[in-house]
Amino acid sequence: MSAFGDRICIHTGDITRLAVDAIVNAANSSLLGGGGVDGAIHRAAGPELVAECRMLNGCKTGDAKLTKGYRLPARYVIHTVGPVWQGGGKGEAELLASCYRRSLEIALGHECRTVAFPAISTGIYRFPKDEATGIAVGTVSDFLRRNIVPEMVTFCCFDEPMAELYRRAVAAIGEG
Ligand code: AR6
Repeated sequence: MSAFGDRICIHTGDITRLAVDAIVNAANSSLLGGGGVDGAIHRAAGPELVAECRMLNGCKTGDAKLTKGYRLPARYVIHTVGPVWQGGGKGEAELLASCYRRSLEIALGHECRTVAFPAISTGIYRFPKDEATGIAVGTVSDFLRRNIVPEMVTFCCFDEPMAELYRRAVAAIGEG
């Protein structure tokens, strides 16, 4: 296991239940809510969340913006906008990596010691899960290697097959 391996954890369950400093939301560019994990986060946080989001003027694909967590156990929500999968030739991989990097930069800027990510773009936005988990683990481990904050990053998976993909991606990094 590499030096930062003990700073990555894989969890199966609902991200809205995690008592971390920041959870990341797989949002859309309006930041005004939607389905999937975005809908779950807005439901759990309460209406104050969309009220704060309305003041942010949306968010570009690959970028991220921070709000408070309101009724969530997490102190903050970092909203990022993943790419819609269009076959792989439209910069999707780089945009997805940028989502993880920008979210971690914002977490660092707000001294978030613990951060949890969902598998951005792998649901409604149809990014292939195998490639997406490789990008997620590669980008996060690269950031952890260069920064001491966050101390711990959780990949929160909705189901066990996704957790297995993350385990494999983490193992592959450890071997590299
Ligand atoms: N906790 C953890 N993971 C979850 C949860 C949850 N409560 N709910 C779903 N997932 P998706 P996207 C997983 O579709 O592909 C929204 O409408 C899910 O199994 O939520 O980035 C936004 O407003 C999948 O692996 O996000 C955008 O319009 C992962 O979260 C659009 O969907 C991401 O699936 C974004 O699509």
